[in-house]
Amino acid sequence: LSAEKKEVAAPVRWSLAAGPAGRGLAKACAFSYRKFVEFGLGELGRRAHLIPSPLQGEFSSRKALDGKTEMEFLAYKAPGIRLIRSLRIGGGGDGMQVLDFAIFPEPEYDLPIFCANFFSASNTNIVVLDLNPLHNVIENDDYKEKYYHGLLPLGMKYAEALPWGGKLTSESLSFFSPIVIWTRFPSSKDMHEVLYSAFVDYLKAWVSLMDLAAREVDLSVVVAHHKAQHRYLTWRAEKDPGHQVLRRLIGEADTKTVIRRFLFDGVDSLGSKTFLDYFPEYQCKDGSINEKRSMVGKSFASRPWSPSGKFIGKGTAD
Ligand code: BLA
Repeated sequence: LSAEKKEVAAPVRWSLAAGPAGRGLAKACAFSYRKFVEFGLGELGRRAHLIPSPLQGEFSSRKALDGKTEMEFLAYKAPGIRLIRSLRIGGGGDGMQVLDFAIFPEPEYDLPIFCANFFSASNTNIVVLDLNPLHNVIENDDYKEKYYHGLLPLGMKYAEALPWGGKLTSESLSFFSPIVIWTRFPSSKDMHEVLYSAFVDYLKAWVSLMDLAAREVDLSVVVAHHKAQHRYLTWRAEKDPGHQVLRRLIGEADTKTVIRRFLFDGVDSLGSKTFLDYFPEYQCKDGSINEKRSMVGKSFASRPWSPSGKFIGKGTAD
């Protein structure tokens, strides 16, 4: 990818595209995820030429049903990057702020998926920040070594300030890396600063991997990446914990469209397997998908990765 890098900073077009909704969101509340998005797109724009994705125009006019809560949809493509997309929600007067920022590489590049999912209500914050592995790192040591060995110090840097958030959907663990930040904390200016700093570091780490990535020429490897990304999208499009919040904000039908066409774009085009093909344990007797988020139950009360990146999770659900 480095050959495709721009010598000079690429124009940061997103700030123009953000429009009045973006400005309103910043004014309406003291804390906002705006600067996270600004940094993310600014940093990516300095390293690669960002091209607005048609998804942005399609979704940018979507409004919440309460007429107050603002939703900012931004989407870009870049050489080697299939989709950079950000959904930011806030300004509804109830203190809720959400950021869902992800980067999906082209399947020709063996790169993790950048994943920042932050949900903040008036006094609580639920955070997942990770470079989600394309392949399961609990089972696949080589893959873990290749990407995460060098990143372990970064994971350790935040292990104390942003400690493990407690039991979670067991199945999610297979989509997380040894440096995942999964945490919850009461709102405070200091904690939001720590989170910002972690976001900056993780995004820079992803960009450094992108700079080193070479285009894969072996078709069977590209196909494997394709499948892995489709499986990931299929999981999240069906079981993402944000669905409930979105349903309340924009109703059932729009939620489905936002999830399948914006947040997890590719779920209907990168592959034809269904959720039940990948996760048959969720099949109900009548053939429908079990609505439970987890079949195994919640587990992993403490961080299931040792500082040296060894999986030490017990995985006993209750
Ligand atoms: C909670 N969000 C969670 C939890 C996780 C994640 C692990 C804890 C609950 C659980 O055990 O499942 C995030 N889970 C992920 C991610 C992956 C995964 C990123 O499997 C990736 C593979 N969260 C959002 C957005 C909203 C949101 C956009 O990212 C709202 C629009 C809300 N997340 C949200 C809420 C909770 C939550 C409200 C707590 C409520 C709950 O547990 O259902």
